[in-house]
Amino acid sequence: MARSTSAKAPASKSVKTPPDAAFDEPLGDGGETHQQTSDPGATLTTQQGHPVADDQNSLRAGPRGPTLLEDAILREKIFHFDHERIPERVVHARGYGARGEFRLTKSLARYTRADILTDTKQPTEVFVRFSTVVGRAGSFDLARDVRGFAVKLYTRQGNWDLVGNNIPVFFIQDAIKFPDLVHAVKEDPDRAFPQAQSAHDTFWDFASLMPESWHMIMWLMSDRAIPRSFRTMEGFGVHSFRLVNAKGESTFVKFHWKPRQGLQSVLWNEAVKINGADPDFHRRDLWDAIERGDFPQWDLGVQLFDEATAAALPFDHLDATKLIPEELVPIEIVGTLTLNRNVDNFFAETEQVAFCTQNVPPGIDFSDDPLLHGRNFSYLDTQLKRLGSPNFTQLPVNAPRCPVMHFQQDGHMAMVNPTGRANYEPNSFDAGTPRENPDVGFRSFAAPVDGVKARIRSESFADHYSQARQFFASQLPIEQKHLGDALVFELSKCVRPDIRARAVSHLRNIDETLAKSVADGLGLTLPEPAVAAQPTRELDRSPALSILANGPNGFKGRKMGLLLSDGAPAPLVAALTSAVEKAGAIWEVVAPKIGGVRLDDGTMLAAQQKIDGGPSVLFDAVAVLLSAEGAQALSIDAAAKDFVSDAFAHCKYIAFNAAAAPLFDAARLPPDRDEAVVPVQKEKDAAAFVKACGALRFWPREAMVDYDSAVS
Ligand code: HDE
Repeated sequence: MARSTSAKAPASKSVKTPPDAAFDEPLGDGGETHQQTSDPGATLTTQQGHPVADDQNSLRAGPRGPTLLEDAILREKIFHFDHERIPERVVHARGYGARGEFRLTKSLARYTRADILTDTKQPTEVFVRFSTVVGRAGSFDLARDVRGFAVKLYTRQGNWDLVGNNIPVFFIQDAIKFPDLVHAVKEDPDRAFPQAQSAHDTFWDFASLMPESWHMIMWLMSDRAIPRSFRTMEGFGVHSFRLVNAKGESTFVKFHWKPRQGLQSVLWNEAVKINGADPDFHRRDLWDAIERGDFPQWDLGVQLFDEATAAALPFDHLDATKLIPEELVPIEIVGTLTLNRNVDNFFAETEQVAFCTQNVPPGIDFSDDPLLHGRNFSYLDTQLKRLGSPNFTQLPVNAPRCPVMHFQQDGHMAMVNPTGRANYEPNSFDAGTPRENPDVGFRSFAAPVDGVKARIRSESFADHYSQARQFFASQLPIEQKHLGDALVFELSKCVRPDIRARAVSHLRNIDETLAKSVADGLGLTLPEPAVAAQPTRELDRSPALSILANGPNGFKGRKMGLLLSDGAPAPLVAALTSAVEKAGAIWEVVAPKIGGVRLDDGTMLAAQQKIDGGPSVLFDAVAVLLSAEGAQALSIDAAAKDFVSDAFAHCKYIAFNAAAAPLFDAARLPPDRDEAVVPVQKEKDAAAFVKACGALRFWPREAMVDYDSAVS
């Protein structure tokens, strides 16, 4: 008898798993445990199903006597609680997941036999987990950090895990350095801080001793590392992979996810404050968008190139510290990912989802990127540690949606157990299946391999600075400024001056002006340039690398904060909220009391935030509509003043009615404000204001509100 391990498998050869079955159907035959129920007569039970009579008091000898060991109900409850946690991920511990689907719009049949990249008819179910890398699971969302962008595609030929980041390059070239990198960036082992940040000596010590990390460091210091939302960041597969077609021919490929929401980041000063105001800023944003039906979408782009193109590139594409500029190898859009469903249970799905880079269906294969090879080992290993059993593939979030048939068996928590007698291959019971199938099965690309066995790094990996320079040169001036500011901030947190100086010595190989301004920002004498394995080359600028050059230019999907007081003008509030909604955006009322405000026409409007808990950093633009009394009362309120002055300092678009002006004076906004501080008197002003908000920030203001700009 053949053995099938699909969920709820009878002793048949192949079991079709209906879409979503793995999520929605209980496993095993018992199934109905642990469910919340709307049945008013339902009785609480133990795990063993025993009805519970009293869930308030443990069993004790007399009302004030000792608790009895005999109390199985107490023991079971506490024991289970004690075991609730599993080890958090060693990196990317803090993450947030959602479900959705992928639709292919353009077949890549010429290049691959992977069903998911050739079948434009059927959508494929997906699970995506976004994450920060460094912080622990309980840290905050707006750390300056790389974001994980891990996608599990449940293809009809098995799971494809595209485990990417929001930055297209990596810190190191060889997996053997990964534990060192992670140890350096995570909290110091003696004091267990600082948490969730790279702004400390050990990270910069390591980075300044590893020239290959400096391209990635430029990305990390850019605003890419403080995204506005998971919805407004790109995703990258980073490594070169291979597509392999039915004839066994291979084409190299790099995968990109392009957000339809456009790219957007926050400012560092804003990030610092968001972390206090709402540590869950990104996860709340994603959850809310999906709940309200504003499903985020990303286009899948591929860069396809053959061996000859690869050989002609001015760097080695197998080196994960390098990218291939879109201007050199264009990106073709071939499909769309839509996130349309929040998880039902965070632990079951987001925590237990197990991505493994080794998971690729037939038709997709690996390049010889040494970092990728290290990852292919690491991910399976880490899931065994984290989830405790090789049967983690049976967990609903990890279970393939296609038939799964093999002779692997038993182990901890084996939930899906085959029936039948033969558990080996070949066998002659029944049809003797499942058997291997060279026609449909996975075949590795027959790449010729040659070389001496040695611990060696290719010379073609030796240019550490040219792409770092290219990245910097491709940023708009305001982005370059932010990058320089970030370096000054981070290095100012280093206690050892020699580490600061060593870091700046690398900048001298990247951009002399940047090096000088960072040295100046640190109050440091410019050090000698770091010794470079290869001189920096001048590469063409790549406009695709700028966030601002690729911004959304629209307010869709964004959030307006309306600071209102009692007596605020009802017609203006109505005009503004309706213009926001027309733009496909959302709004929240921030008020002195969470009970809401009574507008000047007597209507009550509910508030979503009390001023103290709803600072302007939570919004993309703000409007301040007050009565004269309201403005006067709020003019002494620190939170209300911060609301206005932060919105101004963060270059946001601000609307206000005439009565609100005293609050602006109290917040010490300069009297000659700029065109993005917009008086709204009439209803038609509201629509014009929301349209202007599409620019998202008024950057010329930054020079007025920033010390570093003012002195430079
Ligand atoms: Fe990871 N990485 N990584 N990584 N990585 C993990 O796997 C590792 C690398 C990435 O949401 C771990 O399940 C090594 C690059 C994401 O569950 C672990 C190396 C890229 C996630 C691991 C790298 C990534 C991880 C920890 C160098 C971008 C979160 C927990 C050779 C392309 C996945 C886990 C999720 C997670 C190892 C480098 C992305 C330990 C050894 C490059 C998005 O297996």
